[in-house]
Amino acid sequence: MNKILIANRGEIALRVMRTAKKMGIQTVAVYSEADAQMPFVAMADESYCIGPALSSQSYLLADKIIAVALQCGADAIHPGYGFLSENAQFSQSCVDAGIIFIGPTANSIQMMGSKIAAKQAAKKFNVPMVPGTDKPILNIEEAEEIAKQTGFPLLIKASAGGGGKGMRVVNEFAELAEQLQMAKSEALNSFNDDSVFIEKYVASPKHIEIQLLGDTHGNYVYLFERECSIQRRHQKLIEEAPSSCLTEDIRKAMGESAVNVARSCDYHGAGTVEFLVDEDLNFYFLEMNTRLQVEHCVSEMITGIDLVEQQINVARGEVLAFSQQDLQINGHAIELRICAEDPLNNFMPDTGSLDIYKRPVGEGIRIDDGYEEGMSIPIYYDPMIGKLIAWGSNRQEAIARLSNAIDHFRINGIETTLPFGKWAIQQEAFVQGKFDTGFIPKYFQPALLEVTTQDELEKVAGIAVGIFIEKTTPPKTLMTPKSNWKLRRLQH
Ligand code: MV4
Repeated sequence: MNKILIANRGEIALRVMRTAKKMGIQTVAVYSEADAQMPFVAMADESYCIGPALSSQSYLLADKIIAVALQCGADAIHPGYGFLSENAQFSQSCVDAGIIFIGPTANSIQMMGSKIAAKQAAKKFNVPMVPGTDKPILNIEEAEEIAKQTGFPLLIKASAGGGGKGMRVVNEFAELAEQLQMAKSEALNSFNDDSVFIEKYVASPKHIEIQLLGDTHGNYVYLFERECSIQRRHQKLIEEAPSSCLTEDIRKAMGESAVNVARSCDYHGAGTVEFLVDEDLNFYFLEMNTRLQVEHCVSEMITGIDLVEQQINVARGEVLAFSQQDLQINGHAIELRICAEDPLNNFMPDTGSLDIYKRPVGEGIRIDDGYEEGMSIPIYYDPMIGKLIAWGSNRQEAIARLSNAIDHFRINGIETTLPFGKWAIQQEAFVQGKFDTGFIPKYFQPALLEVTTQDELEKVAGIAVGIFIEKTTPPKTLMTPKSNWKLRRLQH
């Protein structure tokens, strides 16, 4: 493999290129008109503009991207995450064009893309599942029959869904028929597939996922877990590895179950199996993500394995160079997603430019980001600017290092999730590791951030300076250029 085309943008495109360069592989970027000035375009050995800003006219154009790969002599395509990464047709089209898709086969993607097919496959390997069905619910009579077994509340889930899309809670028998109708029509609208299934509702679960690797020779390893319970509307904000709640026995059982899910679809490459974990540490298979994930870095930091390097090795047909016994957890890593979103305003995407963008440096600190100072965040794509990851020899040290790094990250011109992260990791529940997917709704209120954000502190300090000047200076000297500048800063 001599040349890889990266069919993605931003931080993950840079992340993939970093490893490719380390391995002596040439890199090709494809980019939209909105991204011409992005660092990933500059970093690639070759770059090609593939269309306008809208993803549907650029990053999602499978045929165009394959045509570029063929034209420039790339022998492989790395899809990153999002965009075409879990598109079975794209995986197949690459193979058909004689290009290596750095990821699983179309068949694996398709199987795991259907939650019903995934559950049926996993069941053959005795993977623990939430009580419910693994067959599509065809009518209300079937739904009622299942509801008698699961009890209430229950969940109706779209087979083609995932990440919380097309999910409806049913609290009592009387709501069942109506919710079934709603779930089916929602699923049809969103996914063009109205298949739904039913599960018992697990209250206050933790979301824990297992990172795994498989080669094309049937060898598998798991790279332990990531705790991803700190989410908002199915958007993860903080991820860590390992989880502070698992025992060695449960960790091993979850790892082996995850490998079995991968076996059930002949998976190869890097993949993630998501589980719900209840208060008694029972774990249940939710779904498999057939791509490299945003939060893969925390697994890299505790295992010392470069997951992109492994993806490339597997795609070249190599045998995994290590086995389960060779892997162990070293220390603790926590990642905060830095998104151009305003935590004080319902995490609405914030527009503007990175007037100041100064990264912290420090022992155990890794930053995977996609922008530079002065750039603006385009509205067309995911608002994630990058990720701040802290490693420590234990959880306490990782938290302290992350906290310190947040304090030294200077971003002006745009609101970000940094102050949210600072708040979250200071919470007693977080420090104790006693939290679940209800963490944000349970504890977070925007008012809790208001005086702790850097911007707010600057405003408060500015007001204090203003009052001081007003009280100590005669009125005629108030509008000197210097104080005028301060006033303008205050208004800003
Ligand atoms: C559940 C559940 C409770 N019980 N399934 C949400 C995303 C999708 N992958 C599955 N999800 C859930 N499935 C049963 N049977 C609760 C959730 C859930 C959730 C899961 C993981 C992380 C955050 C969540 C937030 C709300 C609900």
